[in-house]
Amino acid sequence: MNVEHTLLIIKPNSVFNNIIGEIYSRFERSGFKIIATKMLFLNKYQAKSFYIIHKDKCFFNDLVDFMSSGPIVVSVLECKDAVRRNRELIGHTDPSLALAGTIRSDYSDNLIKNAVHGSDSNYSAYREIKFFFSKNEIFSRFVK
Ligand code: FUP
Repeated sequence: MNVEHTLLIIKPNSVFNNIIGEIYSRFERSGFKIIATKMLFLNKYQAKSFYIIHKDKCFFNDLVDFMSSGPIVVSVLECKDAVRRNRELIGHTDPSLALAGTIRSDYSDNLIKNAVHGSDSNYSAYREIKFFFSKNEIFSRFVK
């Protein structure tokens, strides 16, 4: 199993609900290392650009409004099989379908305000990490 990097976004509702540490703890307890992190406030242009793949979906405008409604915390996570394991901890996009004990099941307010984002593939992880971080902001702690 390869060591991978993946992107986590702690969304505006989770920052508002004061559960940044709780979410980080779940990842650290599961063996992930947080190797880059920052808090930022996306403007509409940045939110549209991040979610450009959904530009024709009916929920696009609501999604952009929500993601630019308050500060978010973006992080790069490192561990073996990180992309798949991140998605496993996060749970289904729709919190009503997410398994009990997943982050989205426990902390979502609704489908749009579903607490967190995690890259859905290695390709997405590459694009999304590049969207938020330059190489000199990422501190890999992987030792062979
Ligand atoms: P995910 O990869 O699980 O974050 O899900 P998507 O990329 O498919 O969707 C991005 C965000 O759009 C979700 F986090 C929530 C929102 N969304 C809706 O509001 N309605 C939908 O039917 C699907 C997604």
